[in-house]
Amino acid sequence: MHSPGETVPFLDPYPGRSGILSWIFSTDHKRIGMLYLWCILTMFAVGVVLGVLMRLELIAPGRDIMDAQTYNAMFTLHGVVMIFLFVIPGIPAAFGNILLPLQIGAEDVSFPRLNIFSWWLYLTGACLAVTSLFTGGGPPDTGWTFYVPFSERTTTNVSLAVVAVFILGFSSILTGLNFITTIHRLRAPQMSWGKLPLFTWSLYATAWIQLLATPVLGITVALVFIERWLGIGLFDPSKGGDPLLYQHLFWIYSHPAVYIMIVPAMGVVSEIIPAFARKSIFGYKAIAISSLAIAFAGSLVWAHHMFTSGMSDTAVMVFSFLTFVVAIPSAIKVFNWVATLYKGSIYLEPPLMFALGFIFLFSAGGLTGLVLGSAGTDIHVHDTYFVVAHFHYVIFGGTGFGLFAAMLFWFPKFFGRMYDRRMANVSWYLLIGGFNMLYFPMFVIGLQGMPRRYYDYLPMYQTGQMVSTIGSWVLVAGLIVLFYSLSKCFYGPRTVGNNPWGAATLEWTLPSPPPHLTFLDPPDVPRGPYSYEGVNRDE
Ligand code: HEM
Ligand SMILES: [Cu+2]
Repeated sequence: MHSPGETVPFLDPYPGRSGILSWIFSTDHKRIGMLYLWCILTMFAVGVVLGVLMRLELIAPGRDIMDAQTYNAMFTLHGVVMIFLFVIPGIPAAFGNILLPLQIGAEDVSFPRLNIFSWWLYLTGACLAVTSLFTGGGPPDTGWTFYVPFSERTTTNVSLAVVAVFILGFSSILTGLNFITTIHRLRAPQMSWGKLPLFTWSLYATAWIQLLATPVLGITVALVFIERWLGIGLFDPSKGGDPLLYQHLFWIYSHPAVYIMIVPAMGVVSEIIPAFARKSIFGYKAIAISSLAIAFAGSLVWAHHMFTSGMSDTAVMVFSFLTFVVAIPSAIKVFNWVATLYKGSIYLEPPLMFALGFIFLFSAGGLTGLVLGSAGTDIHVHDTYFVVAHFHYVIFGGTGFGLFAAMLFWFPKFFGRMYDRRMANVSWYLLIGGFNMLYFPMFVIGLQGMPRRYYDYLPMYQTGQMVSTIGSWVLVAGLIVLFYSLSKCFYGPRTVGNNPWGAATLEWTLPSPPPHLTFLDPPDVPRGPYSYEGVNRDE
């Protein structure tokens, strides 16, 4: 006997339950993940539009399309949207939700109702962040970092924006809590820790950062709110407070947060590389442990954002040294991916192309991070476009490309349709070309001294700025082609088999799309996640 939920694809109405309510109140991890996916892609589009408008303003010196104050609001909102609404929830909340239970052979996450509650919190936070644009004293102009004393004094709508961030933080904490519990308690009996797919391992490491570091951010933004309304003076020297305290609190969360962004993307790459090289991953244990090592060591390096803020020389040296230490587990992963590809039988399909793009762009971002991590050089390039280039390479080139790779890899699983692969490959060339044209000049003008967060510049930076703006158009063209290649296939029927890529983790044993109810009985797990013997492509 089967219940209908075991055969009806989760995208289709469950017998007797249909309509929008069956989505927004669903407790099914797959539907919740889908809700996140749509929201996150929408926020990404908003962030891209803001970014492109900023680039337009910067195409020539002087005022082009907006005034200075509008530009301040633009980079603040661009930063807040991209960080808190796109990259932090991106891979864990959307792909993690859908895939985590499937990869470990569980029926759902441990707390399905808490899971949909997290999505509601995300939606509330997103709506408040957007509302802060149009209400109060105008859109916030502090930058996404909300540094005091400015954030306490500006008359713009910082209060509402920090409330939004506070609520988004809870969404993240609850998702982390859910994932940790699920991985500990709900693995199929034969799914030992050593058989856990590396994407699940990366979600596990990430979930601990979400759970332990996010409360610090919550407290920090709550204090900004309290300061704005009550003026206690915690961060105000004239009342005995200390503005540096704010920076410490902010970065104690926000540095680990960059690992919330990047570690899941590394997990995605660790799934894709072996599947398309048809070869067991090189150094499974080293990759799994390096995720935990990054999560741990990455929590100890926050003050590298404050080399110019005032710290003892000893502290500067310690934080600089620890920053270099974090590079080791990241380099271990890059080495293992490359070693996995070596002598593999490689299928150059779109997911692999994007995973390779990740490795290249992330390495460029990571290596320039070392320039910023050593105090001597950081003082030269602090708050210049060098930093803007560095973090776009890491978060956009890394997490963004990781998310695109995840989309191209699991899209046929989620929707039962195959996208236009040739067109996706074309988008890759546009994206990689546009990306480097957009951000590489920023390294150069940054080294020459162009400060970040300025709407105007000296004529000497004109060429670099213009190339960068033209690059942003190529990049957007790439995005359009990518999303067109994905959406085009929705007209056709669902024809994809269980395992179009011949991958060996558990989600590929299910139909595409998976049914409403999966793994009611825990599945057998006879082999490891990367042993491809007897696993065939089933397009
Ligand atoms: C088409 C894509 C994008 C374009 C054209 C773009 C462009 C820009 C520009 C012009 C700035 C302001 C530089 C300054 O004046 O200091 C900026 C800042 C920033 N961007 Fe992007 N960006 C894009 C995508 C992204 C993505 C995908 C992320 C994150 C995932 C991101 C995160 C940030 C952050 C955090 C800031 C700093 C905001 C601040 O200074 O407070 N951007 N971006
Ligand atoms: Cu940092």
